[in-house]
Amino acid sequence: TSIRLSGITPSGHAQLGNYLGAISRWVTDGGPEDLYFISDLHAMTTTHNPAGLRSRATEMLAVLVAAGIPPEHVFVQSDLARELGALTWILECTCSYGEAARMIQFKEKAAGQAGVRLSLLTYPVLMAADILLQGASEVPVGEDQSQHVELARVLARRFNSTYGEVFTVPRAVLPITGARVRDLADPSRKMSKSNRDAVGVVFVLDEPDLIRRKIRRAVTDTQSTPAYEPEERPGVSNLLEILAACTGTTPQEAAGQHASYGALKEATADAVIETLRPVRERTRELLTDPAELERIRKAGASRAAQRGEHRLQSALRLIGAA
Ligand code: AQP
Repeated sequence: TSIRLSGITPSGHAQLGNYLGAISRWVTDGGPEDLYFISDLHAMTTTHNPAGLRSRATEMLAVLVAAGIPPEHVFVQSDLARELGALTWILECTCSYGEAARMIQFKEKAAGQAGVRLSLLTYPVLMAADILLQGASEVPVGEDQSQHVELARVLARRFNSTYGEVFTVPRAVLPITGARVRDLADPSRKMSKSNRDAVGVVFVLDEPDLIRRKIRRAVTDTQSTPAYEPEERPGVSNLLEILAACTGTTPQEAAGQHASYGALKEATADAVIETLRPVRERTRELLTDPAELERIRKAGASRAAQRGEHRLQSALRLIGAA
C-alpha cells in the first residue's frame, strides 16, 4: 500500500482555509496509510519566535486530532529531530550545492534578504528526509513544492544506485483539495495563517462572535445581489465558496438562496461557526488536557521513528558510517 505524506507548517494558527482546503479533506478522503505531520522544523528557516512556535505546534497537533485525523497517523516533525538531522546529513552528502541553490523557492525567498539562514537553502533536503524516512511514495503538494519533491526523487534514486537500495522513490501527486479560501479583507490574496493583519482571517479557534464580526466586515463590491463570479466579484464569490464548502452545496446554488449581501453574510457566518464549533471545542478540551495531548504526541512520534529506523540504519551503514 502506498503511503501519502502531507505536512502543515505551524507558521501561525490554523485558519479556515487550512481547514476547508486541506484538514477536513484529509479526514474524509485520506487513505488508511496516509501520514500527516506538523512541520515545525520548517518554520525555523526564517526569523521565528521559539516559544510561539512551540505552542503553535502543540495547538496544530490538537487541531488535527480534534478534526478527526486518527492520532496514530499524526506526528510532530521535531520529535524526530535526531533521525531527520542524521538523514538530512546523509542526503546533503548526496546532493550538490547547485541542485539546492537552483530551487526557485529558495531564490525567491532569499532574494534581497540579508542574513539568509543556511537552512533556507537546505530546507528541501530536510523535506526529502521527511519523505524518505517515512518511506512515503506519494507526496501531495501544490505547484510551489513540486520542485522539492522532484529533488527528493532524484536524491532517493541517486542514493539507491550509488550505495544500495534503501529508499522508496516518491512522487508528487495532486493534493485532495477543498475550497480555495481568500482573505476576507483582501480577496485578491489567499487566506493565510501567517498574515499579520488578522481581520480578514478566520482562525479555527476563533470564538463565534469574532467569526461573525469578521465575516460581516468582509469586503464585497458595490452590487447587492449575490452571484458567483470569481474574477469580477472575488469578495462575494469567496463568501459563496466558503458557504458552499460548509454546507455541501455549490457556490452557484448558494448564490440563488440568498437575496442580499447581508443575508449571505449571516448565512455564511452561521455555517462557518457550526462547521468549526466541534473542532474548536474538541481542540480546547485537548489543550486543557496536556497529559492526553502528550500521550498522543509521544505515540505518534515513536511510531514515526520506528517506521523510519531501519531505513536510517541501512543508509548510515551503506554510506560508510555506523
Ligand atoms: N486559503 C486557503 N484555502 C485553501 N487551502 C489552503 N491551505 C492553506 N491556505 C489555504 C492549505 O492548507 C494546507 C497546509 O498549508 P501549509 O502549512 O503547507 O502552508 P500554506 O499553504 O502556505 O498555508 P498558509 O495558511 O497560507 O500558511 P503560511 O501563511 O505560512 O503561508 C495546504 O494543503 C494548503 O494548500
